[in-house]
Amino acid sequence: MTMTETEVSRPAPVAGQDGAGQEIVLHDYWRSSAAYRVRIAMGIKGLSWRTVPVDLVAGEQRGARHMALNPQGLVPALEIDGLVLTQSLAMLEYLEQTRPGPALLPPAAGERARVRAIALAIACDIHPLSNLAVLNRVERLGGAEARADWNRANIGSGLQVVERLLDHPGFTGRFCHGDSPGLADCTLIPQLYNATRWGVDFNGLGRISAVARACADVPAFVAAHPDRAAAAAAGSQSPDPAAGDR
Ligand SMILES: N[C@@H](CCC(=O)N[C@@H](CS)C(=O)NCC(=O)O)C(=O)O
Repeated sequence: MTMTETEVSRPAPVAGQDGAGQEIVLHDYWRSSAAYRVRIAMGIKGLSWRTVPVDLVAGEQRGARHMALNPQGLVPALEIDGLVLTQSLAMLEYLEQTRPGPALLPPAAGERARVRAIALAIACDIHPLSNLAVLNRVERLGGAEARADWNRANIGSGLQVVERLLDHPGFTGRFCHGDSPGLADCTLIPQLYNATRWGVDFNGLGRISAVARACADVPAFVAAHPDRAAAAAAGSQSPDPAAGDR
């Protein structure tokens, strides 16, 4: 059965680490763009969490401990409210439905559909072609240069499409949708981190670049950056959004 938004009850905020009285645990890898989405969203919602690092390079995602949480052998996994959630966008939707605070989705159904479409264009149509298994396979078939070419081409062409999706003066504001950051921005910024890493050409990505500049001024985005996450993972604490304030 599909849960509708109205069927989900909001836990009453009481004193506690996340405002609802229970510890939140993010099974995270600092460079994972899917986990980065969740770090941003939890920062926007003003939540605190404990980080359990999962070293993807060492293959810990396929170890018994992590597979028990996420049978897909991927990060992130999120322990929250006695649940174990997988799939980053499902986590963002869960946070939106259960946690007060700045909204990740606009109120109107049509606008929500637009925001989700932008997020899904990234999370379903760009990101999976750059996951570790795919990249390793490409490298085995064509060598290290093929791996880099593949990634640049996939992310570059995908972002050109997102740029067109953002071509809506009525809806795109300082952020992907309107003037406050939401689910689409949580998905876009991690993808841009990867794009930069792989040397994607940002020519023709003016709207995306403007959104990236706006996000760079938002503490939750700054605190969730992989460099911060790597440092936070060393101490197993969530990054401090206030520390990212510029
Ligand atoms: N659709 C999933 C994607 C998760 C995913 O691909 N995670 C990557 C890191 S960004 C991963 O764990 N890769 C490890 C591997 O491929 O072995 C989500 O949004 O949570």
